[in-house]
Amino acid sequence: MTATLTTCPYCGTGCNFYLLRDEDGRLTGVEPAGNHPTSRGQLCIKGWNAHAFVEHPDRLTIPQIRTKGNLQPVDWQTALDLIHEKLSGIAEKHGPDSLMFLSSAKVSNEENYLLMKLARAGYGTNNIDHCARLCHSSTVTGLVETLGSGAMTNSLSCFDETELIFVIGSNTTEQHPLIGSRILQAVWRGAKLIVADSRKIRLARHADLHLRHMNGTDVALLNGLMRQILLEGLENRSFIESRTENFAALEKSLAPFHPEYVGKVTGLLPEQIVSAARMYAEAEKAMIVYAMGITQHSHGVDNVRAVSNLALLTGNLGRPGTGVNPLRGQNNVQGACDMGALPDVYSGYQRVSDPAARLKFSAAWQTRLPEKPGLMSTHAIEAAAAGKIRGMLILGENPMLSDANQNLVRQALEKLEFLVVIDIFPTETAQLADVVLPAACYAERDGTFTSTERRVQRGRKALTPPGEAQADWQILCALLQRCGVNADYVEPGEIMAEISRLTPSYAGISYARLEGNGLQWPCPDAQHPGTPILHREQCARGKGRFSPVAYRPPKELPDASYPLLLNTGRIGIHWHTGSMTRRSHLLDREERSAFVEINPEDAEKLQVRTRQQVKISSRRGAIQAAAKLTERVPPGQIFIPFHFAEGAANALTNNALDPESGIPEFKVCAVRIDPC
Ligand SMILES: Nc1nc2c(c(=O)[nH]1)N[C@H]1C(S)=C(S)[C@@H](COP(=O)(O)OP(=O)(O)OC[C@H]3O[C@@H](n4cnc5c(=O)[nH]c(N)nc54)[C@H](O)[C@@H]3O)O[C@H]1N2
Ligand SMILES: Nc1nc2c(c(=O)[nH]1)N[C@H]1C(S)=C(S)[C@@H](COP(=O)(O)OP(=O)(O)OC[C@H]3O[C@@H](n4cnc5c(=O)[nH]c(N)nc54)[C@H](O)[C@@H]3O)O[C@H]1N2
Ligand code: SF4
Ligand SMILES: [Mo]
Repeated sequence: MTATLTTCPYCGTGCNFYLLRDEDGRLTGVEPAGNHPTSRGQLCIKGWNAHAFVEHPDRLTIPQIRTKGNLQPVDWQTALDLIHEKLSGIAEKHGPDSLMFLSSAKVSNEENYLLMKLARAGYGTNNIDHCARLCHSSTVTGLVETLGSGAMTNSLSCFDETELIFVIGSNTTEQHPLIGSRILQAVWRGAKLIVADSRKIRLARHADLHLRHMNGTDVALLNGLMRQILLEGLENRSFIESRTENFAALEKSLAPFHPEYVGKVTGLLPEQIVSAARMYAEAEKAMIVYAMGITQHSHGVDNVRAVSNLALLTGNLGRPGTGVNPLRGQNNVQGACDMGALPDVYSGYQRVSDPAARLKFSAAWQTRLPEKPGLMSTHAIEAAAAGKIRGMLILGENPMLSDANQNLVRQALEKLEFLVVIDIFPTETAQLADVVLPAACYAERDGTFTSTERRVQRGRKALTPPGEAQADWQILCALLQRCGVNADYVEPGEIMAEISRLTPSYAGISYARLEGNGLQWPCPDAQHPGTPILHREQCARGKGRFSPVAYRPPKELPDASYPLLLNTGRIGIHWHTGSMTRRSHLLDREERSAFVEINPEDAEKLQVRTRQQVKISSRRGAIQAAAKLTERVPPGQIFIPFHFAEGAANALTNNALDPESGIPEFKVCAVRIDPC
């Protein structure tokens, strides 16, 4: 038996485990790392099954090119030459900005860095983005504005000493299970818990207060809490005076949000708003935890601003047990952002529009770099549908199932002159590609991943990739070389050395220093121990900025033709587009096919029984799924997880975007249900 320590490939919690192999070199299972600060000897069900998809027979093993309508196997040289010929041909003919690159929160920091280098230095465009656009782009925009950094302010260990946890729009026990269990341990220790979520999620059962407000009304709720806090004099005056700016504007903006009005907008009782305000503000140390319930709205950035305002108002920042804690979703979505797989920044959030940053990267990469920020992924889909994006390279994403409004996405991808997909499985997106390249998965290559608490950790190679599959970093190096950009790295540690030279927050990070339990950025030099808590003496931007927001309803609400509100998201057992968990037999066995949660009251009106197939339609499409009758959803709302291709939630969702962050409104649209 051999055991290789590595980082879990699923969520941003960042647990570590050992991959176990028998004498024949076959993967047999995983074992949690006992002395790791997050795993502490435990894993969730996905972690325990993280070995299961690795040797699945569906793994892509050979490059393929579309000839006469079908994907046919070819050798690497032919596939890579064709990719370079087509992408550079499109760039020459229509300009570099007719290309789009989608990076991945499933691949390492080094690979994200190389893809942004390929887009910028190789093909001359800033058109690069990744799934953070669909996820925490609202956080990055909102928190950079108010605090100066878009990352989780505190660490997971802070749950052990906080007095109150306010969970708003995060189904933590299912989506970040080891953080969820840490929250429950805090509750058993005596910490108070407020949950704000229209669904009766598991945490709600343990909450001192469960606010079941209407989806999309968080600005009203949060403004209502702040108005009440000020009314009762529960704000932190000295913090406001010494560490913040723009308070007067905030105070003025809160005037309309008295509890009766907020009650009307949110569906809550005025007393609930009053008690939540008191509970949160009276705690000496309170943590706000949020995720997609806050960010995935056409007013996602406003939601984030309101969350940040609440923490600033009560001085819950810069100390242990406090903070604004966006839980990052994918295992390396924090890292993909840090590495600049975004249209407007290089690694370390250095702006492409800043001449000094551009000069620095130009000198390091020995090439001219474009200065105009690139397209967001959601805008790129619209641009492809309009024929303005003509070539696309997608590394480790499956937008056919994960982007809003599937019909639009299909139309956009089909219209492309040339589409490359690099993945480990033949996904719904790969099926539309002109070239498909087989990648090594997490267990088959070295690299680093950055967890939600900004902890940079090692992933380690435990076995060789299947067939001819290659590590993403090797594939990207081969493409960089074809572009004439220097990429002669022998191993990923050398890529990290380049990253740390060019990225101040990663400057003190090297593979040698990551042995042990990794390092939390900012880590500015080789002696620095890492930073568990941000904004201690002052905020990253100097003063914390209050950013007043007005309430705006979601773009599409239920009406006579589409009378139900559709909420979408995930379940504990499955991962996103299902490419990995539906190929893990124990996970697949638990939940095999598409379903829709319907409140029994609505089911009765619709005359729908449990497990019956129903048709769900919106203005954008229709799907079928099995009815699951449950009081988890309130009357008037249904919930569909987006894991199942055969009942794809995103055939229904609304691609209305937040004007600032470009995130789609995944959490609210109008639908109807008809029996099949
Ligand atoms: N098992 C599993 N775990 C995962 C993932 C997975 O696919 N499967 N994905 C990972 C990723 S990338 C991410 S981003 C995270 C997401 O983690 P979460 O954000 O926790 O997951 P979601 O199910 O998208 O939504 C969370 C909750 O938001 C609530 N909600 C919806 N609308 C609103 C609203 O307007 N206001 C409020 N306050 N709440 C609302 C929903 O009812 C839902 O319970 O999970 C990560 N972990
Ligand atoms: N309706 C609705 N839609 C949503 C959301 C929602 O709440 N509701 N949430 C959104 C959010 S928060 C997110 S993060 C996105 C996620 O959207 P995606 O990132 O598109 O979803 P995944 O299924 O995680 O896709 C990852 C892909 O990478 C592949 N892969 C895994 N490991 C590797 C590797 O090592 N190398 C390569 N090259 N490929 C690899 C997998 O097979 C898979 O195809 O979905 C968004 N879509
Ligand atoms: S909580 Fe997240 S990181 Fe930990 S084992 Fe589960 S999926 Fe993996
Ligand atoms: Mo996400």
